[in-house]
Amino acid sequence: MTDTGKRRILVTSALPYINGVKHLGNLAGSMLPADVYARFQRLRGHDVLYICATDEHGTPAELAAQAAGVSVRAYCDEQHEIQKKAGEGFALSYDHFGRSSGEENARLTQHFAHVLEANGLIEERAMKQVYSIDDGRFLPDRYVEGTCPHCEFEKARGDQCDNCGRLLDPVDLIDPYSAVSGSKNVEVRETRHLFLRQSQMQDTIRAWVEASEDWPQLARSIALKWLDEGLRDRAITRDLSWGVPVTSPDGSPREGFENKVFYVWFDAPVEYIGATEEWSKKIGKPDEWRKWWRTDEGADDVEYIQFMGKDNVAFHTVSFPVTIIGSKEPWKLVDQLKAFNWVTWYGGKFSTSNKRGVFMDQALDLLPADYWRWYLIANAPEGSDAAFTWEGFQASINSDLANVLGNFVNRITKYCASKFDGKVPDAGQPDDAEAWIITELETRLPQLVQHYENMDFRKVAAETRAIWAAGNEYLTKAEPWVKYKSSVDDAAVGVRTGLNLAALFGIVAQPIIPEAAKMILDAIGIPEKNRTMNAEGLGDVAGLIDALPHGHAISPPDVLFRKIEDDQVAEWSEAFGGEG
Ligand code: B3M
Ligand code: ZN
Repeated sequence: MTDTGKRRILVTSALPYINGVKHLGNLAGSMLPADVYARFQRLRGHDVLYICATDEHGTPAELAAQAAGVSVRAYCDEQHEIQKKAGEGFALSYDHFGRSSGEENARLTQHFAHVLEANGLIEERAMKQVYSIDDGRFLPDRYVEGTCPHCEFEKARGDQCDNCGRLLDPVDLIDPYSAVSGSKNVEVRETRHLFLRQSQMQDTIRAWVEASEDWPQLARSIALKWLDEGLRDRAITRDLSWGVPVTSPDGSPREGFENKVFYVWFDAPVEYIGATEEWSKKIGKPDEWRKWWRTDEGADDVEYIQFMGKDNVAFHTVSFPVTIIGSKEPWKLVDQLKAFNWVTWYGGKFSTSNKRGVFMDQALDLLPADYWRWYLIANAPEGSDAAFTWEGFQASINSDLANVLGNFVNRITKYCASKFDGKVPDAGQPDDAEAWIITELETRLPQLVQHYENMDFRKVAAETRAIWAAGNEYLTKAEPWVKYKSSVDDAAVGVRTGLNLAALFGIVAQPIIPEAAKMILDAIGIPEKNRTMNAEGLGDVAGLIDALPHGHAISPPDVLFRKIEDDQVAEWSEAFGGEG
């Protein structure tokens, strides 16, 4: 933290694979909560840098390009734009959405490999790998399938068994076959690769994880489980052509590795740094990234928070830290990892081919981003997996957004327009109802901030909703429409307080539903500088509920949220899968 109390917060969300638009579960488990958190911390007045990128290397991209009949580069160019657009559609407020296939990442990845080797943490070894004779290629781990040696699951992938969760070595699979072609005509061949000697770092990594006591529970327990199983040395190169080339320290191709590249999981996390460098160039300050990543150049006061699905935790708590710590260079390490379970589709998997689930681009054709953002944050898969259901979605939108928030704002602004000439009324004195809402907000607002700081997203949404609900209860107590008949002045206090509450509700809604929040704040005419959620902005509650200048003109917003009708649910269940 700097003297001004301004924190410097670096936020990254796991880099989405380039192949194909992501589904709502992917969004909910990394990019969306990272965005909500970044937006909140910006509104707190902190210096936030939110970085993401497409993860473009690896076999999936290669195969998808082949299937589409285009070069991998052209395929990635196109897919990157599609994902970038989907991110914009969901109002993901990246400072930069980069590409792991960029030159920055290549240079950094090669640099890390060189220093790790100089530090004795990388060595060249001969290894056995599955070669598919019919496909004419070595099969990367996940493209060998077969029976799991631990649990006998018959469709285990070579890298990991989806049934028992164990990490696998593809040559250990029983009855292996090529997942590219289905061919069983495979054999184990010898090939040379670079190995990262993770085993050497076991104690160092454990000490670091154990010292990180304030990591959220899920990430911490996964990291410790991995350490308990013992860190194994891992091959960090592959027999492929698409990826970061393997070089010697002088930059020339490494002998014997001319047809190999780094393993995608070795270069992908480095892209957090690479994308920050891309951002740096974009803003015309080519060295700025160093202040976020080099602790000897200013990054020692950075708080670094990573968001990801639970399957990515090991790579972020163990593999990437081996790279960073093993380099013995002053790079910034992660401070907090927020990990998520899965969003399921009615308890099962999302699947394009089986028409199960909504993907990011489709979602925006159905409804505005805020609807999805709200539901996915309110039902974030934190304690366990969370099932998306159309029924749950409909209930949450109709109740939380349309009734609790939307109606409140519409009712009070319309009433002000019809009875008070659309101006914040001046008359009347606060009474019991106002005292009640002040007390209510004095407990709820600090709780909301605390839930954000703890990254408890379900609680964040629940508290936000509770604040909106308290506003409705306030109106029931204050009854300006009833009082109007006997005393216009008494009604005026209720309308004035109600308008201020509507503004406050828009302010606290901003991180989760930024577009609707903006409509509310624009309608009430709140200047940009007064839309913050900092201690000053939320602290003085009595001041908050009488903050709008008396006489200030407001206008009712357009309909904020439309209710989701039963026939829409029926139609969407038909198109994207639903009950049964
Ligand atoms: N692309 C995997 C995933 O999306 C991977 C994350 C990389 S983060 C450096 O699940
Ligand atoms: Zn298994």
